[in-house]
Amino acid sequence: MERISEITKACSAFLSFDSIDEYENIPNGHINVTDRVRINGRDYILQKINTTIFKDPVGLMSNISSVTEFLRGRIIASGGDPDRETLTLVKTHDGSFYHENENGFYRMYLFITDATCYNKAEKKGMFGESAKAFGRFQNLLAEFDAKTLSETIKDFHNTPVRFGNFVKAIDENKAGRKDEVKAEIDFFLARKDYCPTITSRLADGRLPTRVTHNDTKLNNVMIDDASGSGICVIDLDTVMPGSMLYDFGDSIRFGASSAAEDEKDLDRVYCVNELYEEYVSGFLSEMKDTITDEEIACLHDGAIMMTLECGMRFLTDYLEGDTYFRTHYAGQNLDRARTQIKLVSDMEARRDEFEAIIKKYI
Ligand code: GN1
Ligand code: MG
Repeated sequence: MERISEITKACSAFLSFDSIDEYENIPNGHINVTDRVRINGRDYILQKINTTIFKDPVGLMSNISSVTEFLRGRIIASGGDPDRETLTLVKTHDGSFYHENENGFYRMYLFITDATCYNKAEKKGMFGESAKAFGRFQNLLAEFDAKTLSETIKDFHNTPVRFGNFVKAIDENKAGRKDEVKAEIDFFLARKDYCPTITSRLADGRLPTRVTHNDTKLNNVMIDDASGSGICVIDLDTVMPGSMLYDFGDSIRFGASSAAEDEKDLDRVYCVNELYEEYVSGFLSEMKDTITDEEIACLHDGAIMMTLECGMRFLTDYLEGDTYFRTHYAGQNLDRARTQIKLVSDMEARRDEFEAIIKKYI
């Protein structure tokens, strides 16, 4: 089916119109398909959910509608603008938050105008602004009842479980690629004992469980074009109970890297200390009243763990034949795994330097 016909059909479940003015694919995410569509002179976001990955899309949409409703209430109470500071779902003609037809499972949001998502911090201060936005997001959700959230992807940041899946992928060797990536495999296998560092502390209560975002890439915050501040946290598919360290760590993994997630020249890949410091400063300025001593002590491990885990997931997917993360060329998942390995090595070797940065802000 032609894309425009597919998009028109999905949109007509939500809105009444004669024809779509324009549409543009937004290629940032690795999982769902996202388009900006202009209808009756107004912009919307249409997303087709990857239901192979999100196996309970109805539960997922119920999480998102309750989280965005809760945020809306908090934002109004504090005098903010809910239409710009949180996502707003558009309902279908029959009052539902999603539409399913023979082409897929769709949702629609109002498009937030005069704000931009970045894959790289283009200006000094931008990464720190994203830190404040993610910190605020977590604070706003501090009183949200975690029990009402369904787990949209089981064991999402359970690194030991991810390690188990990785070992299984090596054993099964589905895509026949195992022998060509021996060095990369060994890198992760050597870190088996490190994998439970966060999960074991969550399990015995040394670390608190909070409602977290769990996918805090820089491109999941919209930066206001006029003020440069992080105005709205997006991509709420993995909002679930988790650790603050996951959100800190995943931000560092992506945003403090000197290069793109799939950079081939590994000499260009390292963790930028100025960016790390910007993030620590912004995040702790928001979290200072709630962060515990144990969380502070493990903050740098959060950065290492999220990078290690993500690298292991990329390599797992490469071994399984690229069935999870969308790829744009052959070998992209291996390139992604290699950048994560380089970043983990760098963050391990420079632990003292990064922990000294954290100390400056507590
Ligand atoms: C995926 O789709 P996107 O880019 O927001 C993935 C994250 C990974 C990230 C790696 C549901 O996020 O966990 O960290 O790719 N999301 C899911 O770039 O698996
Ligand atoms: Mg995303």
